[in-house]
Amino acid sequence: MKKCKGCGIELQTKNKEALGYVPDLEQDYCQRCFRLSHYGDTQYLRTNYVTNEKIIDIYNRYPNALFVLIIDILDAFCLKDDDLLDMFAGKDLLLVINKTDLLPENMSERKVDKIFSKMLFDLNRRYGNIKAALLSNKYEPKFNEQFLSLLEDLHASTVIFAGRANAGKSSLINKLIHEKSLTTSFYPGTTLEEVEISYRNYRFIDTPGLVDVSNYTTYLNIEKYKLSKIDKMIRPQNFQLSSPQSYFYDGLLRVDILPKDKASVTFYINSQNKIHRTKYENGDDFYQKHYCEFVLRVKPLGITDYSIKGKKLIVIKGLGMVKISGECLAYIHSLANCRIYECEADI
Ligand SMILES: Nc1nc2c(ncn2[C@@H]2O[C@H](COP(=O)(O)OP(=O)(O)O)[C@@H](O)[C@H]2O)c(=O)[nH]1
Ligand SMILES: [Mg+2]
Repeated sequence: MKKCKGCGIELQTKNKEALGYVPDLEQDYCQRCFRLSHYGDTQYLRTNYVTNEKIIDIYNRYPNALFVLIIDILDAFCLKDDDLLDMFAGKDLLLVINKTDLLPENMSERKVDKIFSKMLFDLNRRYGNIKAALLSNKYEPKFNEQFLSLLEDLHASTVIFAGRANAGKSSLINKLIHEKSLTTSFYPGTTLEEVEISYRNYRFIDTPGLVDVSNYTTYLNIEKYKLSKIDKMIRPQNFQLSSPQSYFYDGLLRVDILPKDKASVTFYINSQNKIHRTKYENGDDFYQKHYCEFVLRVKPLGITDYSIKGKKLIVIKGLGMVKISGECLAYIHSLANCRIYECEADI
């Protein structure tokens, strides 16, 4: 039985439409991986192929492995309230917070280190001794050396790269082995089965990504996903206000702010999108005109209200973050399925 080197699916020559198709078994990559890597072809993408149960079965097959848990930095801000770490209880764990290059320019490395050191301190109280590293796509010449020496210190031999869909698991392995062996893509659901790679004395195991039911990206069609997925450095959009205002983000999010005196709001979203602002009293009309179609097709928006004095950072997983400062009431209208998180971090 031969498996695709890019996504792990069993190769087959019989059905062109089915996963794993290759014209002949000499090929190492299935048609889907080939088209995804070379043409960015999305027609084969199906995010519902691998269930979380199946992925947890894979994890459980390696009780003595080191688990490298890779987390997109934009999800990491709410890690304390996420159930992700519970899935790895009792396992040997190395946390890698990935994609730090997405954070705005004005967030210094020191500030980021401080935020996550504090978070790790709190997590360690709950989960025991978690080791962690911060990582970005920017080329760090010493990264491979440092990572491999960390694996050595941890006496690892089998290393499972685990975590949510699209966190950058396959990319990290490619980086470590200096080869574009595994298929990676902008879209979730690329890796379909476990893929084993021998490197030096290690057995690296890539895995499909866990589906996050509280993440916006789980519910968006490809068009909306393309527009809203944050894949480049965020350029914050900031607004000052002294009267009630409504802010709209492309049918995906509405934020109403009713300040007592003055307030400010900053959106950390995909910078291709511009926030639209209206007077609060016109907000409902705008909503009816521009949102109904989207909302009816996807899922209703639910409202969470906050009474703010000082500063609050709200994480809308998969979509971005909103920082609100001042004394005000705030109503966040977001997809009803997606939990939103309050975060203590001062960004
Ligand atoms: N900006 C940024 N993008 C990254 C980084 N690592 C991976 N990516 C991108 O994230 C997307 C998902 O990567 P992939 O390795 O397929 O994720 P996987 O589903 O966890 O295996 C791809 O578009 C990668 O190029 C990083 O450090 N920074
Ligand atoms: Mg992958």
